[in-house]
Amino acid sequence: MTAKPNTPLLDQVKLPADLRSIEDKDLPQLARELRDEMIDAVSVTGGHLGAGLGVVELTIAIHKVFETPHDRLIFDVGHQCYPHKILTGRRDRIRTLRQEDGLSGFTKRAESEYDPFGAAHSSTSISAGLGMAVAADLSGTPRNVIAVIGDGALSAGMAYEALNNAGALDARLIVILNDNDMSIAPPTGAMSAYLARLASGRTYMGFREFGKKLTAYLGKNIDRAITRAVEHARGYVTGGTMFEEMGFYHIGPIDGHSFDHLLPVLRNVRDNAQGPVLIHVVTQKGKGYPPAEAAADKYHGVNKFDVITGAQAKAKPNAPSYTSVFAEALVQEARHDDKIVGITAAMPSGTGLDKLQDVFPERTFDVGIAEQHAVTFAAGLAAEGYKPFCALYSTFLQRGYDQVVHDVAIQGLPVRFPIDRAGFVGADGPTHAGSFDTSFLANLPGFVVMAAADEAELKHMVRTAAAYDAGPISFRYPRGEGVGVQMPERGEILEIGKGRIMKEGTKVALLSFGTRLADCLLAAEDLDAAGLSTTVADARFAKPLDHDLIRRLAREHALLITVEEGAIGGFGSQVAHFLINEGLLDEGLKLRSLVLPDVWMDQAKPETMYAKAGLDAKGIVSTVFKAFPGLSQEQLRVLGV
Ligand SMILES: Cc1ncc(C[n+]2csc(CCOP(=O)(O)OP(=O)(O)O)c2C)c(N)n1
Repeated sequence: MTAKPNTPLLDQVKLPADLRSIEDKDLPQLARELRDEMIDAVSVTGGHLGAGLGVVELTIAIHKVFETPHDRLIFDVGHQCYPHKILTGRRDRIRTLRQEDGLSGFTKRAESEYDPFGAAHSSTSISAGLGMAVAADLSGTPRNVIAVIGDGALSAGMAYEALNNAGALDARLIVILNDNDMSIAPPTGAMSAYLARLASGRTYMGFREFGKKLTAYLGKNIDRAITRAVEHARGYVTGGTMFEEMGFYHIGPIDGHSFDHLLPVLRNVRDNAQGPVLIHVVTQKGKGYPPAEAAADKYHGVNKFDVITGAQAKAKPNAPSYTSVFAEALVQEARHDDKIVGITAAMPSGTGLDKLQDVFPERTFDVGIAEQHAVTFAAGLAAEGYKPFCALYSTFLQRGYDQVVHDVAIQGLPVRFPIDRAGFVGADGPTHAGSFDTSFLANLPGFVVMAAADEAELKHMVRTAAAYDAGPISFRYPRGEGVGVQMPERGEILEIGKGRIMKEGTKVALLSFGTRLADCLLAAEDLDAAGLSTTVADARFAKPLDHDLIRRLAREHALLITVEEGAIGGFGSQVAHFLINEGLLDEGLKLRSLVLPDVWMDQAKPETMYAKAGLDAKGIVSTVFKAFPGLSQEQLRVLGV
């Protein structure tokens, strides 16, 4: 296919097979169109912009050279896959990205055969790719497997476990290191410095020597194009790098925005590589969109924005975000106690630890995408008498679970776990939902597990955690803004294991753990109006449970409902277990437990997701109504059911 003037090439590319018939010389035009399409789409949906802009040429080059989907292309994290989605049959839905019933913001197996492996958490691509490469060998299927991994993702231990294994297995795996010298924030750590050293050319060989080595390895004459690529590239590294020591053939760095560099290298590797190959590609995050290129975060994640100016839509907040309340409270406590330190795993702004960093840079540690290390690093600090706040999103804490159990909990070390993004998170969907932390922490002996019902409670919990030195302690809070309650000057130290009654009633008891409290109070108004006098309590603690409070609620009400933004096995299960063993269910108490549904819920607005899950005020009322089948017509009318 030849580019016709004024005819968009992108319109002719429904699938990668169409792209393969476009001449190499026309690919820069396709790249321009793809970039424009992506910018326009994300300006409508919001989402991850900078990473995708940086891999436009790389994505085109891979689909041009390799036979996807037969050849497997795996994007690490998957947040950079929007250009890939546009080129693989999903252009017509690209403006539904991250919306309810729309395309996922990450790669997803169920969505397309061009997504052979789903992602969203980082640093999994080399392992998955190695599994696929070995499967191809075992089944005798000739196939290329390509894993594209960012320099940020290369800070996680899992990536090294995979490199180590791949080198030993000598599998035919192609790893493309997409080095844009950015994580969400600038990357930290020795590895990023090492990559920068490689890219700066200090250890490069001359291109002639590189040519000789590549020819010897690939066994073919290097054509003129690659020689040109070599000349234009900032250099090639062919010996003694860490990757080579691990058994990879290491090519690069090459310019990831130049088809002259990308195509010949990819073709040579495709045609001749035997064992594992690592191609170091240098790209620029946000490439081709000036507002992104100029932004400190390279527009990693954006709201809807104006394409001309790059200005992002900002919702007018009614209340401060939970993240900012946490961050400010932590800074306040850190001023009072110089043993307090903060740890983030590559999410300084997402967790709010950038605020602690501003005030106490020497007491703030960004360890890179390395949640497992973050937890044990915190344990080490705690063992020496420091008060570490290891601030992670609920979903990423999952990765550090053995460290939580083995390094923190068994040793009873007082690591504080602020757990952000608890419950549904909206557009990022099931991979990012904070569903399981209460379940997997409250079953650990000696752990204190709290959930904030509102932003003032969060402030109390930061203070409580700072003051509590007897063992590990966690507190969870959701994404987004608080409910606008009056804020205390400083948090209070809560009594461990004590909840609070918000409103007294006689027939129904709603026992909330977390920010569903507001919906419980709303539901109680309706229930009261229908003559079902309702008590509302805020448990504050899933561990230790407030046994006195639960006993009282059980004895003085006909129906007890626990409500939480977590999966089955969490707070409600702890309460049920207690009630069963105390014999409190033997006397006719009705017990119901409202949790996140036992399915992977796709992205939508959090309030829509909670409504679907029956966890909003209406869902709570309807649970009560179902528990009392004999309600009068008048009561049903008042309840609106
Ligand atoms: C285990 C895990 N921790 C944290 C994150 C949040 N996160 C998403 S993208 C990203 C940065 C990735 O950097 P890099 O791999 O260099 O890709 P780039 O965005 O620069 O293309 C981070 C920290 C994640 N997805 N997974």
